[in-house]
Order: sequence, then C-alpha cells, then structure tokens
Amino acid sequence: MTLEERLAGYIVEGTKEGLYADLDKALKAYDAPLDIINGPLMTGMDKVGKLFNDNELIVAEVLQSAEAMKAAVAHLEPHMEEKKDDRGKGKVILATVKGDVHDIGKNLVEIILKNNGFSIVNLGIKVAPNELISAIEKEDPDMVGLSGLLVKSTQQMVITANDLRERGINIPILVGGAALTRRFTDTKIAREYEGMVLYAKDAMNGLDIANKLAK
Ligand code: B1M
Repeated sequence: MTLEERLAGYIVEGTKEGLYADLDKALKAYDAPLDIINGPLMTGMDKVGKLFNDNELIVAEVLQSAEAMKAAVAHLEPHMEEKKDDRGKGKVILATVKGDVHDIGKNLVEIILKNNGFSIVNLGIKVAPNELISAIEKEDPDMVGLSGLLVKSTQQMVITANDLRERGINIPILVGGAALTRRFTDTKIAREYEGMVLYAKDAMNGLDIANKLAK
C-alpha cells in the first residue's frame, strides 16, 4: 500500500495505530501539512461519508473515524507555518450552528485562521442564535464564521442571519460546510442579512476571504 492509501485507511478504519509514524513520513514528503489534510485524509473522510450513506458504517464507527481525523490534524498542527509577523488581523467568532455536531471543518478553519494572525473565539457546536448574539455583544468581533454540514444546517444559517439582523448586527459572516453552496448563500442567507455574507468552499478559501476583509 502507498503512503496515501495507508493515511486514508487510518481514517476509514478509525484507527490511530501507525498513524503518527505515517504522518511524520508524509510531513517529509509533502510541501505543507495542509496538503496532507486536503489530500489523503480528506479522501479517507469522503470514503467514510460514502460508506455511511450506503449503510456500511454505523454512527459509532464514523465517530471513530472522526477521532482519527482529529488526532491527525492535532499531530500536524504544530508543523503548520505560523506567520508571527502578521499578528492582530482581527477577531473571529466561530460556531457550528444549532442542531449540528460536526466540528472538524470548523476546527480546521480555527487552526488556519489562528496560524495566520487572527484571534479566534470558538463557541463550539450546536450554537443557538441567542448564544451567538451574546458572544458577539461580549467579544465585539470583526467577523463571524458559521459552519454546518447537514442540509438542515443551511436553513439554520438563514434563521441565524435573520436573528442577527433583527438584533442590529451587521458584521461580515463567513459560512461554510458540505451541504452549502455559493448560490444558496447568496440567494437565501444573504437576503436575510444587512451585512456581508461570504461563502467559503474550504478552510483555505475562508482564510483568503478573511485576509481580504482584514485589509
Ligand atoms: Co455526519 N453526516 N452525521 N457525523 N458526517 C455527514 C455530514 C453526511 C453527509 C454523511 C452521509 O450521509 N453521507 C450526513 C449529512 C446528510 C445531510 O444532511 N446532507 C451526516 C449525517 C446524516 C449525520 C447524522 C444525522 C447521523 C445520525 O445520527 N444518524 C448525525 C448528525 C448529528 C447532528 O449533527 N445533529 C451525524 C453525526 C456524525 C458524527 C458525530 C459521527 C461525526 C462528526 C464528528 C465531529 O465532527 N466531531 C460525523 C462525520 C465525521 C461525518 C462525515 C463522514 C465527515 C465530516 C467531516 O468531518 N469531514 C460526513 C460525510 C462527509 O462530509 N463526507 C458526515 C472532514 C471535514 C474537514 O470536512 O467539515 O466538510 P468539512 O469541512 C470542510 C468544508 O466543508 C469547509 O472547510 C473544510 C475543508 O477545508 N468548511 C468551512 C466547513 N466549515 C467551514 C466554515 C467556514 C469555512 C469553510 O467558515 C466559517
């Protein structure tokens, strides 16, 4: 088996045995740690999603895959280049929306933004609009980042945007997650909001957008 196949395999099998040694090999073989995440590890996660969809995996097994993915990302994080001369680009509040527990993508966004000069307040998962509003009023962030992977989470983002607008909040909102599209963002979420709503297809795209806003 190739290194790529083994790395994807750890995620599919939900095992950490051998994972760290192979990640260290990958760190030498790849240009950047993020390429390992976006490459073989995501290939493994996509396979998990397909197997789960076809009823070939149960939730408990997917949870183990998620644990393996989190362990891999945690192992790679210290190797990500930190742009130390680039501090103080602004504060971002991150949350997975109400009703949704998926947080691997959101936490990846946190790592990438943090390593590129943003200060992050991560509210965690299943964050209701009122919780988000309280945090915005307390923290006074420059941007809010919402994540959600379920189809119903896209609707929850519409509700959240509406609640923020009703509260008079209009800071930029960055949205991302597998079930979301740019079209849905522009036609459904942005319509409910006064300020900007920006769609990010992945964490790096989220960084590009945050960087543009910080200028
Ligand atoms: Co769930 N799950 N899950 N799951 N799960 C999906 C999303 C699903 C597509 C699987 C499938 O059926 N094929 C499906 C959703 C169906 C739908 O609505 N369309 C699904 C389902 C059905 C469910 C449950 C309902 C299952 C059940 O209980 N019967 C349940 C829901 C619970 C709930 O939320 N209320 C559930 C539970 C779980 C676990 C807990 C077991 C686990 C999550 C563990 C965790 O996150 N701590 C889990 C997992 C792991 C998945 C899959 C397999 C992988 C998700 C993942 O972590 N990907 C997923 C299938 C899939 O996506 N292939 C699936 C890796 C991660 C890095 O990618 O989060 O997409 P992702 O982030 C990407 C981009 O989306 C983007 O950047 C990242 C890449 O750089 N991005 C942002 C994300 N957020 C962003 C925010 C931004 C910017 C970019 O700015 C703020």
